[in-house]
Amino acid sequence: MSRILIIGSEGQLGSELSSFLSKNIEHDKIVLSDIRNNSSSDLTYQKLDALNYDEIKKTVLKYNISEIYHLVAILSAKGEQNPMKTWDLNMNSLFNILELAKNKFIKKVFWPSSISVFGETSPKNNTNQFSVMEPSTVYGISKLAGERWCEYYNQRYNTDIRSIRFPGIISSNTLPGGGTTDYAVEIFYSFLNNKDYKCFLNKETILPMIYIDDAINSIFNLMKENKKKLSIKSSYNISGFSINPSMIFEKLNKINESFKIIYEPDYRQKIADSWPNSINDEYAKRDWNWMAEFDLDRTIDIMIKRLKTKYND
Ligand code: AKB
Repeated sequence: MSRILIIGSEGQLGSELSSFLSKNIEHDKIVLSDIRNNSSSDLTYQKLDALNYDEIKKTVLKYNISEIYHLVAILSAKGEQNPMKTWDLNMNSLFNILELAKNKFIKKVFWPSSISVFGETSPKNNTNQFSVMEPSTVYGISKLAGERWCEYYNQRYNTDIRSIRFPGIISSNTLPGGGTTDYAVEIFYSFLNNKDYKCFLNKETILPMIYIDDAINSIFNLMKENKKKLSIKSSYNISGFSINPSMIFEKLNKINESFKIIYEPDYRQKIADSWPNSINDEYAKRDWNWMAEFDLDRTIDIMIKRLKTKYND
């Protein structure tokens, strides 16, 4: 029996992906791994250092892994505090997986890229798959370089590495750590705890976002598509909805008038200003029928519902 391995299973994307997969495939076909000692899930868990090729290879052989979801990365804001560590982790952990695929230990890989591959010189609106890409953060540079390497391995070694450029992901399972789009998750925690929210971006900053269920569906649908249909060998643009902080605030304020937001932009403002407002996802739509289901209103409803359940559990 072949299995799938999630590397980075305890993070924002990993925890939601593992819970989704556990509802859709047999539990003994899933192996989780992260740098932490334990998992919050009951699925098979293996502590793993994504920078250690031999350790990953041993895990792949032990569990007969055929598919890896490699979700480990230091995000945009945190990455600026330690550029060399960010480059090392983001790139060398990816190379470990690419090499395992090249050497035929695994058949298929999913690796997330990000809208951070775009920069100030990219078009702001409806940013195209093949726009100018001059990222200004070390995270964005590592994602762009990673995309080029994914395409290189796919073309040169006929590997099957698949990838999506994610917008900011709004989710309720775990808090994201160290991203520029994190405000769109943090604000819900303040709202439900009856605390004012101190926002690190200004009220007009428009950024592309996606609700986690759409993000997980995008991964699932891309991974099950016939390889021949995938014309993009690097990473697919996808789009959810575009919002600024005041748009979320106004909707939350309508639910509870005493909720307040204080704008105190910091170094993350410059990063956000360098990213697109909205994304053109025609290739994902055409190649694997991508379509987002959640807009801001649905996202707000479900975030409040899920966080309330989480707090009451
Ligand atoms: C970040 O803000 O760094 C991430 C991303 C857009 O990739 N959420």
